[in-house]
Parts: sequence; C-alpha cells; structure tokens
Amino acid sequence: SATTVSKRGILIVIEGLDRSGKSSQCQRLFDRFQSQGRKVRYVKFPDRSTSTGHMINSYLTGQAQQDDHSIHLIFSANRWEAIKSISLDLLSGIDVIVDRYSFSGAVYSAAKQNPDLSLEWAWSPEIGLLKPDLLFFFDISSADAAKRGGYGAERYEKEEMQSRVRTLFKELFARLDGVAVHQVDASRTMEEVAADVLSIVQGTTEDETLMSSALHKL
Ligand code: NYM
Ligand code: MG
Repeated sequence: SATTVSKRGILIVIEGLDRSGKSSQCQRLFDRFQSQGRKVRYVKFPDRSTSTGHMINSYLTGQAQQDDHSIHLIFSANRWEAIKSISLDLLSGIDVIVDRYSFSGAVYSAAKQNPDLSLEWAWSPEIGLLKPDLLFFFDISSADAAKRGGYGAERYEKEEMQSRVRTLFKELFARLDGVAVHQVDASRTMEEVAADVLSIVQGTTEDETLMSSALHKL
C-alpha cells in the first residue's frame, strides 16, 4: 500500500545575448526529453501571444513607444502571468525549459543607459518568481554574435547594446546569491554546445524538495 509521489519537474533556463543560439538549443533539449519519454514544456519569454506580449512585440518592432519603466514592468508582468501555470506543471512532474527569463529582463533594461534604470531597480520586480533549478548562460562576444547573419531589425539588436548586455549579465550573475550559473561557450558549433548542455543536464540530480525556491533581492 505504498503511496507513489511523483517527482516534480525541473525548471531549466537558458540565457544569453541575441544570436547566442538559445532557441535552437532549447528546441534540441525539448526534442531530446520528448524522445526519452519525459513530459516537457517549452516556454519562451517574452511570450508574444498574450496581451502583454502584444504590447511587447509592438515595442520591440518599433510600432509603439513606451516609457522605459513601463515596458520593463510589462516584460516582468509577462513572466508573472505565466508563473502559476509553470509551477503547476512542475508540480505535476513536467520539466519546463525556459528561453530567456528574469535575467534578460533585468540586464536589457539596465543596458539602456537610462540612469533611472539601475540593475537593482530592474531586478526588483523579479523577486519572488521561481528560481531555476538549472541556469545556463550562453556566452558569446557581441562581435561573434553579430557575425551570425547580423542582428535583426528589432530594438536592442545593436552591437553596442549587446556588448553592454553581456557585461551586465556577468555582473548580475556575480552578484546574485544562491543562483548557480553554468556558463557555456556559445561561440562553438551547435553540436559542441548541445553536448555540453546535455552533460550538465544529465549530471543534475532531481531536487527532492516539493517546489523550487524563489528569486531573492540583489
Ligand atoms: N528582452 C527579453 C527584454 O528586454 N526583457 C525581457 O524581460 C526579455 C525576456 O526582448 N532582444 C529582450 C531581449 C531581446 C528581445 O527576445 C526579444 P527574443 O528572445 O529575441 O524574442
Ligand atoms: Mg532576438
């Protein structure tokens, strides 16, 4: 008469510059988990399908202007509105792979060089969101990223901006307590990066705790 308690899923986050290969690797990992029979979900932030996502998309594509604070909080709201569903999925044993998360949220805004948007200010609305069980930072220089077919036409896709974003990612990761980051050299081939990611994922033992803890203040 043993009661079976299924293990919760793990929350995997991949962060990095535009063109660092995050989406391709998230997709690869998703396919791999599926082929192994694991229950898995792929979430991408910003989620452009919701009403906050529509505002974000209009802003990124230059169709709309927004105050820097306002758009920052909308990016954060775009995560908060999804977090309940993510945590329910984790609790029901589904692994969740997340393409960009709070870390992008803080650094892209702080990289705008608006003196009102410090890294601390930009991080604050993320406090209380779920902490990833596994966090990857795909590291690539802005010059190498730009060589990959060049940046697109969206806001922020400029080499100077990306270079500040990269510096701020490193600063944020260095300052965050209790968040372990796996830095991956993303300038290599897709196969090399995938092999690294996979070996780190396989070396991660499932957390026995019922739910992952929350992100804390900087
Ligand atoms: N971005 C992404 C932000 O500025 N704040 C955020 O919270 C998130 C999640 O949106 N240049 C920026 C980073 C990207 C842009 O993301 C669109 P993607 O992954 O290129 O669709
Ligand atoms: Mg992009």
